[in-house]
Amino acid sequence: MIERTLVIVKPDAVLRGRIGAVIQRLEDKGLKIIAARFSRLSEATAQKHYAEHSSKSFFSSLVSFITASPVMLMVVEGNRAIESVRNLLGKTNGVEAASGTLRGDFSSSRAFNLVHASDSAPSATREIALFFKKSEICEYALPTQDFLFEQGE
Ligand code: FUP
Repeated sequence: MIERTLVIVKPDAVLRGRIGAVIQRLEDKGLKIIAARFSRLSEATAQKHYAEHSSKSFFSSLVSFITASPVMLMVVEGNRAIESVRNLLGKTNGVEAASGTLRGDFSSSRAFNLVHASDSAPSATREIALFFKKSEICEYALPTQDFLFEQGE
């Protein structure tokens, strides 16, 4: 089942020089980047993105953190991409995330956990639309795609 998901390489990863490590893991998995932009989020956009957390005590620090530097925004496509990318990330808290996951390997924090990825199909649809116009999504075929997963999987 081909899905699209939104990935944000957060300021801790950008400032620690780990954008490449994140992209490498996505590519290693056979996922396809179909849109990308490097930009600093406005406070208003960050608040919209994290709207579900607006009543939480950590909301303002979350918004400050995600707006602290530019971030790498990407739309990633692939077989069950939403679950697949979440598995690459690992648990929210880097201390608890399994080794081998991005957070498990690069983060020792709950707040500074390198990467955001949509957690469900409705979230993916909403988040992709928040950051990308339809015209910014690039449809193309990977030459390897017949060997990444079976038709109908
Ligand atoms: P995740 O889906 O794994 O990114 O995590 P959540 O949606 O639960 O939380 C969103 C972000 O808020 C996480 F990336 C980390 C941050 N957070 C805190 O900073 N403090 C908390 O107590 C919980 C989450």
